[in-house]
Amino acid sequence: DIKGFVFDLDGVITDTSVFHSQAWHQVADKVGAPWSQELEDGLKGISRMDSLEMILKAGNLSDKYTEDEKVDLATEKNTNYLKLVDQMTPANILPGIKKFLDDLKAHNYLISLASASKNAPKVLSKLQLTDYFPQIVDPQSLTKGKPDPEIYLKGAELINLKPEQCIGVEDAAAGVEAINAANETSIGIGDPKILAAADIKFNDTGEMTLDHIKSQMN
Ligand code: B16
Ligand code: MG
Repeated sequence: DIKGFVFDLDGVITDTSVFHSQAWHQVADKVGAPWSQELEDGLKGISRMDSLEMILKAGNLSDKYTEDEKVDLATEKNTNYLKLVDQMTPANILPGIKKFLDDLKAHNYLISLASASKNAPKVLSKLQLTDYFPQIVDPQSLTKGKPDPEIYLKGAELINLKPEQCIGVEDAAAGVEAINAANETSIGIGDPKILAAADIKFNDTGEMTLDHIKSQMN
């Protein structure tokens, strides 16, 4: 039986995936790396330094920068990103999410957060959703990022559940892969072609209700 939900943040709870893309696009333009929809989708769920590496690789620029210069570029991205986060309000919560979280609480499901973002607590606070997520996986404690299952295994552990008792919710292909590898039930929100591996798929957050989920579980 499902007893808990492990949530991704960017692209699931809130529209920050657009902000991440915008901030990375600026860095890509600066270093002269080509930007594409495929790169934008591939960056979702990927840690800050790994994202930078993907962008540089796309432009064959990996060897052009020292480690220190790479840290500077990633810091610049984060500064761009935080300027956008600073303007966030509860209006940036994606459709239906607040109600879904309330329904989960009303039905005593446990909730944790499995975001790769070091900015997650700040974003939750801007959205006034901090109280819904008493358990947050610390991305600094991870040895491997998504698509490795580690972050979703820790998300289940934090709420004292076995992975089989959890549903993981994602907008990124790398994240769905991580949930599946952790042996949790996966929900993928977004383009069903990109999220083909998800057990349950929704086009957008507004479609994600407990009834819809139950009707799609065998
Ligand atoms: P930060 P998620 C991920 O969050 C984002 O999807 C990804 O674009 C970002 O690079 C990563 O967090 C790290 O974020 O630079 O803020 O630490 O989708 O796992 O909630
Ligand atoms: Mg995401």
